[in-house]
Amino acid sequence: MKQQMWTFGGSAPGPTLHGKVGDVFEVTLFNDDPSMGHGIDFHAGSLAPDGPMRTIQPGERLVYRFRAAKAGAWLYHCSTAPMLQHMGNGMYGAVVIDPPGLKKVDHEYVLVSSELYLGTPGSAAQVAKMRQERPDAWVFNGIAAQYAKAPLTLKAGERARFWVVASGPSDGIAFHIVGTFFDTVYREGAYPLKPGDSGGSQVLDLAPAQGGFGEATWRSPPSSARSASSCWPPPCPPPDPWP
Ligand SMILES: [Cu+2]
Repeated sequence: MKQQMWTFGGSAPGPTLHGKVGDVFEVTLFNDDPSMGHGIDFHAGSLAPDGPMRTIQPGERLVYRFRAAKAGAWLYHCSTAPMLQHMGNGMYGAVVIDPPGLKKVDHEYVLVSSELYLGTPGSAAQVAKMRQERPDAWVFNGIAAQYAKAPLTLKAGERARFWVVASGPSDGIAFHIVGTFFDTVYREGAYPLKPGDSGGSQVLDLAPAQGGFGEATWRSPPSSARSASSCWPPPCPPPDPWP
């Protein structure tokens, strides 16, 4: 199926920007939409809403420069009114600023969650669904069920970091994984859970516009990948001590 979107750079979400604290990002915004104004609001920056974050008209260009003063999983989005429509039609994305000392992992993913509203962008029928919070789908990285069709894969024992940004526009997310737990959670600029803590975490909960990451390893492969000597079906040997 085809759906017309309003985008940053041709994709919804727009490109993910990834850096570290202190990095300077320079973004050129060119509005090639002949029909309306657009703008860009980087939550990772601290610039005036009526300055660099202002709406620019069709054909206009704006160079936007910000220094990443703080680590986090940040949202960026079009800030032109009505924002619900601009974000709900695809004008959102993620800026990932690594906290200092972040360790390398085997796999790192950025999952931007959002609602998807089908129909002609800005039409009465589509806008009604946005206002009533009746999306046609809730999606990661813009496409419904894409990771059911093409799963993110890793091997037992490998460590994965899932950056998640809840771009809404209306709904947050309870990001839950199955078959293991997060041993590290970073959420809205701080670590509620660190390796070495006695607890574990089952859900990374994010309100709309919040972001963070969870880290996990899966100790046991799915049953479809198990060898005959693995512990299913029973009788199983005693479980290995964790970790
Ligand atoms: Cu816009």
